[in-house]
Amino acid sequence: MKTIFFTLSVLLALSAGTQEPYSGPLPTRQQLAWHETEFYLFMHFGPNTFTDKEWGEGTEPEDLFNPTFLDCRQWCEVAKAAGAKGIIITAKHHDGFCLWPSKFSKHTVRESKWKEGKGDILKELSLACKAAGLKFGVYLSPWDRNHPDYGTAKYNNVFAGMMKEILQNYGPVWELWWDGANGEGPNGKKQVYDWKLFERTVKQYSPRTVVFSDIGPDIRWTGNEQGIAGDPNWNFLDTSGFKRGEGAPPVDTLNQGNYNGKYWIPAECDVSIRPGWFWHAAEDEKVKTPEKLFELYLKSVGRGANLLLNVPPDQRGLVNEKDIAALTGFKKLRDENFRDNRLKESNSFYQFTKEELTSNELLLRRFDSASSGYSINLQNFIVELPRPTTINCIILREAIHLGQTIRSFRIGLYNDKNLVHEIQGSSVGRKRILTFPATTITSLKVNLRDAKGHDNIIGVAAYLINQQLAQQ
Ligand code: FUL
Repeated sequence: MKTIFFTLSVLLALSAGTQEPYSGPLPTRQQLAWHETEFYLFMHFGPNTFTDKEWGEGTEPEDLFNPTFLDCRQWCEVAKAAGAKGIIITAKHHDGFCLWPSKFSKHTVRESKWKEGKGDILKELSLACKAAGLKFGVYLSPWDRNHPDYGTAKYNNVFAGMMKEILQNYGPVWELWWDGANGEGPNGKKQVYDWKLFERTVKQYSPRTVVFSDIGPDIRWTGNEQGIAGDPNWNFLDTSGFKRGEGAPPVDTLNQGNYNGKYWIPAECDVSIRPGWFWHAAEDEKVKTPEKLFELYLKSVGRGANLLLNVPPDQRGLVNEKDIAALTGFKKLRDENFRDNRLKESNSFYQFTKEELTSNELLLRRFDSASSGYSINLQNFIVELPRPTTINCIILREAIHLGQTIRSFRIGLYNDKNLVHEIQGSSVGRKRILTFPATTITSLKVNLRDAKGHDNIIGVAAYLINQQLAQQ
């Protein structure tokens, strides 16, 4: 998205010392980089693609898996064209079938007819991603309905061994996805997972990989599979006493995070472009529209989370034309609607103090650029426009490398000196997209309330987007 954000200069002295210092959690370097990936694709692919199922039993003959035109470069082209920054592939879903020839299983691509058993999807996709400049991520289901050791202590070493294989042979793996679903294995037993071993394995073989699960450690599930983050959405979570799967925190906690949570564990919104996660012929006519995808973008990325959109390859091993059309339309909507930042004409940014905010009058105190530092530390400010301008969307960005300090904000929209619309909200986070009825303004005033430390807005933009999209 070619949004023009303004880096704002402010007087450090005006805000320094007026706020309680921030002592909350901070993101790691890897988490920060993860936040910037914003939108990427999920690909569910495996025996279910050929059996019309969502959850395979694990008893499906390997020969079923035989894509006729598989081409991971096409997947990458589609992802790139959609503006997605990476691909996460289901290396092993609950049916246990491995898309790479794992030495820990006898239920893999090696046992299939595809490429006479010489094929390796993780190899093809990791290389294609590298060539396309996309991040490569791996979904690996701990639940395994095929593996003979499932339900015994031995399986924990099998799962750790699989991770080691993947991290060592196909890396760098950017994100690793641990699904919380945990049912019974082939012998009717449930597994007691050795999560400590799994976490140690990732740390040992790929310390920079960010790990997703219900409760992190790096990224949390947003609590639903509709692609919708909470409002507010805090990047914090308390995990003590909780487990992955059935023992996870309540879904509304996952959705909103914990206001005073101890750890930085931001939300990722996973959702499928179709009703199911795997490709089914009957769902070719049920692909989400570009408008629906735009709405999900507003409700995920626009609430400071990341969007993981599932686009499942079909039986050919290609992304289907229907999905491509929807993705192309979605990209076009983002490009067209976020092209023209209406604030770019302004060269009048004003900053004001807390005391000056007691009156509801529009303050027009010119910012003293001569004595300002070039800083990202901004508390309250006014943007003045050279002429009346109609907008229905404002984007704010918070400097999350310094934490999530903004707890509530208010934006006043003014035409001449009259307050014509007011927006209130609480969390901002990496990106906050606010939509409202089209309003003609000559200035806007952002007032951060109840913020710890320095308030750290690093970007502001305003747009006039398609009216229907703004109303979603
Ligand atoms: C769930 C799984 O059971 C679904 O099949 C899918 O993989 C989804 C992303 O996660 O827990």
